[in-house]
Amino acid sequence: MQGTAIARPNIALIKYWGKRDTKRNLPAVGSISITLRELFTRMAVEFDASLGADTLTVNGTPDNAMLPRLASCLDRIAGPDRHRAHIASDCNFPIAAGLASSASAFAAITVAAAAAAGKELERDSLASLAGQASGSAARSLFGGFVELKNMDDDIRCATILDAADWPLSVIVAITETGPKAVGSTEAMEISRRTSPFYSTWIQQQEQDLATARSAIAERDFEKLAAVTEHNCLKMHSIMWASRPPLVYWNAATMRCLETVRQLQGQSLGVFFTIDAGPQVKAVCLPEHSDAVANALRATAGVTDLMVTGLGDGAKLETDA
Ligand code: 2P0
Repeated sequence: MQGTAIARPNIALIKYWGKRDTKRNLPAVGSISITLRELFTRMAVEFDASLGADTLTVNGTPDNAMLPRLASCLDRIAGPDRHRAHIASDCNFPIAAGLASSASAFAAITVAAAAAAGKELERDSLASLAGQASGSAARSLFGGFVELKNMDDDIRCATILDAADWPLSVIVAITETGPKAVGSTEAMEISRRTSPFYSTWIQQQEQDLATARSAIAERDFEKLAAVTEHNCLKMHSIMWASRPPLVYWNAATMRCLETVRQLQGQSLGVFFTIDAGPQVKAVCLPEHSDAVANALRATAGVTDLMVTGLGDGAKLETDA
């Protein structure tokens, strides 16, 4: 009746922004991501017949903020008549600040809860369940370079290139650690309803996915850099043009982009991407990792840095 799983966050290169079905949480577009190695969420789930209500601790402290979404996830996996559960979440990076903490959290709880409920599910089914809780979580079931495809009535994720086959580095420049003002779920709906650029985004996504897919297959860094930066800036343009506008950047976010541009001017292999938060993720060739980290660390407003390679998909702790 208990299971513990570990999952890593992922960073989308070709982004998910918008839903085609809010009830089943189906994304409006496919996406391509990289799973990170050094950042993780560990979730322990224990069903307990004597409990009257679910409980949650986050890094050892009782915290009910995420409990309703986590409880719905347990209902989908173990059924609504399930025993209540003790859930313990441990995470080694800031939560809800645009670092994909929901991706690793919902991937980990899905794997842990399936084990605790005694269900042996295929990875595809686990990804589908995780995706119903949080769209980006489906991708964290897989390692390396991951593509999420929209199917008729579901999603399908797969690793398209193993981490070891193209070992890139990711430098995360932290500029602010507070939770975001508007959560992604709500923000996506605001964009879908109000942004004049939303329909163009949907139309162009297949082309961006195809370009990124071929760049990854060819390990063509320049091609992947160009399509990733463009796709990111398109997503933020949709947000900026929404009503009310959704601006996740701060002044340091912009300064980090300037730093990346300067490094590119010195012929370093690096590109940026930014999610629904003010942090900047710089993806770079491993031999340029130190230079990129030093330049971002010296950028005004950067409060912390995380340096990581690419890692594995979610795992039961006993399999680790
Ligand atoms: C992504 N983001 O592809 C995009 C880019 C943020 C910006 O997926 O509503 O927490 O739970 O399905 O997965 C963040 O959104 O949203 C996200 P829900 P999720 O990584």
